[in-house]
Formats: sequence, structure tokens, C-alpha cells
Amino acid sequence: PLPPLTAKFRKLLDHVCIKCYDDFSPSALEDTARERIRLDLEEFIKREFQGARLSLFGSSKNGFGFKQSDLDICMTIDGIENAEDLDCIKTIEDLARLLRKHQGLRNILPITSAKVPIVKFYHGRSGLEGDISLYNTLALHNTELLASYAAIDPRVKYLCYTMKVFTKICDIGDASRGSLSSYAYTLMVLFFLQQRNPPVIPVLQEIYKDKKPEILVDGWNAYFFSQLDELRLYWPDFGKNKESVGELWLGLLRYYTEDFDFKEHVICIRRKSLLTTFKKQWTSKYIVIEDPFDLNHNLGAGLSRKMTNFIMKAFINGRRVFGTTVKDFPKEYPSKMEYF
Ligand code: 3AT
Ligand code: MG
Repeated sequence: PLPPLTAKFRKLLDHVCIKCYDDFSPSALEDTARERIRLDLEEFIKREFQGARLSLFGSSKNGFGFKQSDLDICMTIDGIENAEDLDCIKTIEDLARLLRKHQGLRNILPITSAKVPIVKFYHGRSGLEGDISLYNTLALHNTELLASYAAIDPRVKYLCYTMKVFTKICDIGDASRGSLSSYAYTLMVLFFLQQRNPPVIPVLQEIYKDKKPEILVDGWNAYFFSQLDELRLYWPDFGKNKESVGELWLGLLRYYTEDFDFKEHVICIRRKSLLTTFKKQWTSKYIVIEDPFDLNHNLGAGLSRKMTNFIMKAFINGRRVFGTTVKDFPKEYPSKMEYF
């Protein structure tokens, strides 16, 4: 059992969480630079792909970006409804050939064998990596959903940044190396905040006036409540949770190490009542995270048993480290954690 939180230690925890946001979130100028790169690439691509449109998504737009986060870009072409009407592999290859002629880009690499074909690039002046995918429409919607949650309460941002820094320090936040993506950890934070009593955020996909509207995207309903200025009228728990961000961070570590039954339940942000792994027939994995729109998609499906244990151990260590009272920041604590 953890000792009770002293007021001073709670303040310190708050400070740690807020610092994660202050140190790593991009400035307004850096956000503008991302937008400029998008526009420049769009203009360039339009010369050969008439009607091409580029949209930023992922952490450039969801409110949880780091200064060095990659540029996730989705390309669509006016007049073409969806990816089925397009030869995606050929388009990616053509796009790569074109991007090689762009002065500002290096390391152009088409990847056509993946589930979502992309072309990767490195943008010299900004030092940012990026990739362009085609008709990744659901990702645009889940980006907006995350951005809406980020806008509801500042504690959402602080906690999602803290979680991201934590997963990077513990080396458990890289899906390409067998762990979970940033997106998956963000869903874990949001789920915890919905399940907290009283909740910090609502379930936006369950708020509607009479009947749940249907916004079909790739066969899935991408509806969520987005008139956030009216949220207090539709959500009875609005403003009820008064916990500080540090308390919530420790609460989250305790929740995932002591309370949440990973074997029994799914991490699922589209409904308030708990969903069972049995109902989804997802009983062979230990960490099960349902995508909020693509309900067939378990973000934990790629985890090995070994990696699952490694992730759970990181949370257990985190709970111990953050739950043990100290008086101050350790002396050698760097003023900015510049190594990311
Ligand atoms: P970083 O700051 O780049 O680490 P991110 O949120 O941009 O965080 P990614 O670059 O890995 O994360 O992914 C970009 C977006 O693609 C985020 C989400 O909208 C979508 N996405 C990523 N992984 C998945 C997934 N497994 N299922 C569905 N959508 C995903
Ligand atoms: Mg990204």
C-alpha cells in the first residue's frame, strides 16, 4: 500500500506533470511551421496530381504533439471518393518519384507492403520526419475525437503528455518495435479519465439529442458529440471532478496496476459501461484496447507475451516511483529533458 499523499508531495507531482507539457509541447510558431510544410507539399504535389489535398492528422493535430513528433499526412484527390477507386500501390510509387524532385526533402521511401501503404520522407529545414498515406479517413476522425477530449479539460493534456514522456523513458512506446503506439496509450489515459469517479471527461460517442446520428466512414460510425461549448447542458458530471493532475497521474498508475482487470475487460472509450474481452472474443491477449471507431481493431493485438510483461512491469515500477514521497526534485534532474 502507498502512503497517503502529503500536500507538498502532491504539489510536486502536479509540477512534474505540468512540466512534461511545458517542456515538450510545440510552440504556436512550430505549429505554423507544420502547416506551412503541409501547404508547400500540397502545392508541389498538385502539379502532377490534379485535385490533390493533404491533411495533417495524428499528434500534429490531436493536441498531444511533441516538438519532434512526425508529420502524419493524409492525401485525398478531389473527385475520388475512397481508396478502392485508386491503385494505391501505384499512386504511392508515383508520389515517391515526384517527391524525390522536391528540393527540401530527403530519404524518400515508399512502403507498399504495409496494411496502410505510405511514402516516408525527411524534411531538411525543420528536421522533421513525415509520411503520407492515402485516404486514411478514419485516422482523420480519431484525430478530431482526441482533439475534442484535449479541449474539454487541461488535465487531459497534462496527463497525456506525462504518459507519453513516461512511455518514452521506459521504452514501451514504439509500435514499430513491438510495443504500443502513442495513440494506444492516449486511449488508455482517456479511458481512465472516463472511468474515474466522478469522471473527468464524458464519453463523447454516447452524447446525442434524440437518436445517435450516423456518420459512416469506411463502414463504421464516426459520430461523436463535438459542440463542446454546450457540453455542460448534456453531461451531468460536468465540472464535478476536482482532483489535481498529480493525483490523477498516480491514480492512473494505481488503476492499471491494482484495479483494472485486463483479463476480463477491454479498454474502450466509446462507452461508459465496461466491455468484456469475452464479448469481443479477444481473450487471447492480455492488454486489449479497442479502437473507438474501427471496432474490429484491437490496438494490443501485436503485443507478444514478453512485451506485455515488460509494459506491465513499467507501470508497476511507475506506481512505486511516483507513489513514494520525496521532498523535492532529485538534484541531478535536468531542467529540460532535451534528449528526446
Ligand atoms: P506521435 O507524437 O507521432 O508519437 P501520434 O498520435 O501522431 O503520436 P502516430 O504517429 O503513431 O501517433 O500515429 C498517427 C495517427 O495515426 C494517430 C492516429 O490517428 C492514427 N493511428 C496510429 N496508430 C493507429 C492504429 N493502430 N489504429 C488506428 N489509428 C492509428
Ligand atoms: Mg505522429
